[in-house]
Amino acid sequence: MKNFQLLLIALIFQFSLQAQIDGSDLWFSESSLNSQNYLLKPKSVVVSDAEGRITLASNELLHGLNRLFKTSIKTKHKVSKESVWLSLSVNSDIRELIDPKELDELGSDGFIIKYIDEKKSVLITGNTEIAVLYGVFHYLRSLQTIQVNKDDLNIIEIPKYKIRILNHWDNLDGSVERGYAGRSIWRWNELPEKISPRYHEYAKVNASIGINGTVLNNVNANPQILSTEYLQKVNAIAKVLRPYGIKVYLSVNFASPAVLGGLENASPKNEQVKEWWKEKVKEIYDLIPDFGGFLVKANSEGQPGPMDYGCTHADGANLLADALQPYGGIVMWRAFVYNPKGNDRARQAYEEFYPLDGQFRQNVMIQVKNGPVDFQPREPFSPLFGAMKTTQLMPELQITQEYLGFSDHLVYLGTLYQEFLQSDTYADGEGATVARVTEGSISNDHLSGIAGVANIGLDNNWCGHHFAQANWYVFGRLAWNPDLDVEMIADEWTRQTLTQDDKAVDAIVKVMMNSREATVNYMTPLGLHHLMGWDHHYGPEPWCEIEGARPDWLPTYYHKADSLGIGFNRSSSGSNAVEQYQAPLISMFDNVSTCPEKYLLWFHHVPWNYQMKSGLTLWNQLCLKYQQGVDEVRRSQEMWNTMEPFIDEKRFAEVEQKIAIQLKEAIWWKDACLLYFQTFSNQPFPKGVEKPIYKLDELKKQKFNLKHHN
Ligand code: BDP
Repeated sequence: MKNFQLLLIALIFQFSLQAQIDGSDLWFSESSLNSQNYLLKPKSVVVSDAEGRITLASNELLHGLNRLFKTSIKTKHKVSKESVWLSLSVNSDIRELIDPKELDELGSDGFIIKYIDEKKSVLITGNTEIAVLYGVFHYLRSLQTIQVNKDDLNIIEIPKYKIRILNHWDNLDGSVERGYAGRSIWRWNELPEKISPRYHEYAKVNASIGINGTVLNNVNANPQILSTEYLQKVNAIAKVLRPYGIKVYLSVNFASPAVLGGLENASPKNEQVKEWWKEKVKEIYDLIPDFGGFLVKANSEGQPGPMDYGCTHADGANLLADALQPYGGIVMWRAFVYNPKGNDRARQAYEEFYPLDGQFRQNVMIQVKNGPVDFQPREPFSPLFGAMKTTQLMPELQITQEYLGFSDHLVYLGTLYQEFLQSDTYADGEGATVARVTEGSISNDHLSGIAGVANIGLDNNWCGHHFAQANWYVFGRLAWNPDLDVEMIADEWTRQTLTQDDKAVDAIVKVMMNSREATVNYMTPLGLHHLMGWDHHYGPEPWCEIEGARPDWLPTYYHKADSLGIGFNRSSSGSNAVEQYQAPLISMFDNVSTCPEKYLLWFHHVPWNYQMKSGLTLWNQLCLKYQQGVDEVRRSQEMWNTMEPFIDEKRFAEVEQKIAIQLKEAIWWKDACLLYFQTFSNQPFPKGVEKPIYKLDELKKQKFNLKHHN
């Protein structure tokens, strides 16, 4: 009987442990703790700070260490051997140990982690509480992901971008535009009275990867967000995020003075409008003294803007910038604009913004999507980067997988971000990568920032797909330092989130690293883009024609397949979008034989029988690319099937099911695109390409069911 009871207790314990692991802990998962690994096991945490300014950092450190080493160490105030010592740099002890010049260079967010031999302790220090907190998270991460040896512990970390910000496309009714992880985490109807525990968790996990700002609401902004009622709610969120160094920003609707304020118009020329913004901004700062500023989508996709009044983007941005300036607030003005009448959507942001270079106030940044069209699986970088020499540009990356299979497909975006950030713009000769021209090291502008459109929702695991968490993680790590190796980041994430088993980690990281290329291959290889259904952006609809829809929303506008070939001619004989790049990129992209094949059909309309570098014809190469995409997903499925011993039951099964969906849909993509393009190429599929399982007529009739994704 006793044995039976014990067995029952053990089973219940096991069950409750399993039940806990559902991905809700993100990269603080209980499943991947392995205290055997660590060479450095501190006996105490020492805090030299009588005023209690680094209490949050020391609590996080204690919590993290006790969790990792399964101990219950405590805080002391005097440095003793084998401790981790936290201190602000103003402390005179620190200034004796570390060169004050080095400390000055840390700025407000940088930190030092150093083994101090004479104290036999690890010191974590920085100029501010937040810097010490970042140092704590870095230290904990190192313990869990690399073999830390005290003797070579001498880390200096200074973030490259000053503003590292998430953009939530969350609506006030709780829905999330292009969100695939459930409803919005902001529960507006309960605020300001009720504070969801998720806000605290959100603050902590973001701080752990260095994020220091968040825009709470959708760029297609509801003017109500600026009402006094909503500002109280915003303030309640700001209070929770503040201790973790996260500032709150809002997307604003340019017509707010008219819609919310009842003015006749929202023109930048109208004195009453200027006054309205000043008053509104004052109201905000009276409530939230460290409010970050505004994000604006103007004169784009039906949103109001300064051009409605014969003014420019600069007039509009400066209107808001002037109101924010006295409080240190900033404007992030989006360059995502396009006009249905233009002949090439890829040219338009540049055409509207480049002539305005130099006209924006110092506290304005222009937020530019990574590619010239719209978050496609692959695009060349936007030519605005490197072109606007006296305006601070801020990259906008998409973390939510709007065009990459939503939260159903395993796609690690680290490789996409890296490809973009390391693209050479040649703005200042060779080596002027997007990262360098935006982080400010070339132009030395005082502002710099990078934004990621969040993939966060109320789902238990926050992101819909367990692996989508890695995209949030890698965005934060690259915002801190865009030169970090994304394979290392994938390794880090896997060890903290899924497993510590070396072989399993290697296998998982390999799949992650190949996953984006696989997706490009089964969706839009060789520079193809926007083949998705025009409204849902999910499955393949390269044939899509909708009466009354804007042509530049339809796939046929982008692929231009005909009996001669396929691709958008953006060369000098076509729309000449190539001219917006700097030399030598212009001629490299312009010439079909020097254009990198991954961008071939982005820049050229190429004959079906054109000979590719492999010696294959374009048609055969295209077919084999689609097949490679499918094969890679199959490989990832095989890999995952061997992971069962290393991953907890629930997450193993959930990822297994998602990969099964991904494989089915990779085949769907391949069949749909190849069968449709075959009606133009009139050629058979080459050897090595699997026989289609779908029929074109049936695919064309099938209406994609969006409900499946909510
Ligand atoms: C497109 C999205 C749309 C967004 C828009 C934007 O489809 O939902 O509102 O971008 O960035 O990718 O403003």
